[in-house]
Amino acid sequence: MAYTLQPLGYAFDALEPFIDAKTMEIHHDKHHQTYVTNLNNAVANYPDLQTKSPIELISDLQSLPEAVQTAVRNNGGGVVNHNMYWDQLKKDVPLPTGRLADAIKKEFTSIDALKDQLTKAGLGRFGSGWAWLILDGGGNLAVTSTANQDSPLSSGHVPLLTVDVWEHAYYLKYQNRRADYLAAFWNVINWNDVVERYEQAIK
Ligand code: MN3
Repeated sequence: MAYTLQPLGYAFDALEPFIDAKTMEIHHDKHHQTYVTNLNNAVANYPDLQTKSPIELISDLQSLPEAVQTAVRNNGGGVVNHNMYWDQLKKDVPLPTGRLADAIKKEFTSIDALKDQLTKAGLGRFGSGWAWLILDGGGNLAVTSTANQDSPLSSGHVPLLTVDVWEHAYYLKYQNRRADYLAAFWNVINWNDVVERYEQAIK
């Protein structure tokens, strides 16, 4: 098997009460594992693809054999997006300062305004998908959303912050109340990870 499930790195209940332990367990051990399994299945007959990381695969979908493009897009995206999401969840991390904070103020006027835009993007994504803060091709911050497991990497953008708005990310605790989940999400953003991604991206 080319790809394995990235460990969560913290306890299932570490994000309580904002994201509950049962949701984290099923989301990581079942949903995320399924993307890993299906990505392995997709590249099973392509040894050359197995040497590439999931990030490399989804960053250049057009270069892949047509027979596996959709499967890699969906499942490679599922792997990469969830790896990022888990890394970005942590309680009690202070809001960013420094260059990322300056860039957020410049683009959105304030972190609160960014929160509003990201929440709108998450609520506005019909069906399943993700909301994002990205560094776009022109080097500017922007808020966007994608359907299914699509990644901004496939469009040449650098994802900095993401929130999973598939129902499986929140349904056990919040049922149909995606807005409540998005409000709670703001309490568990690991801004240190977001800052690191930004600093890497602008190097
Ligand atoms: Mn998910």
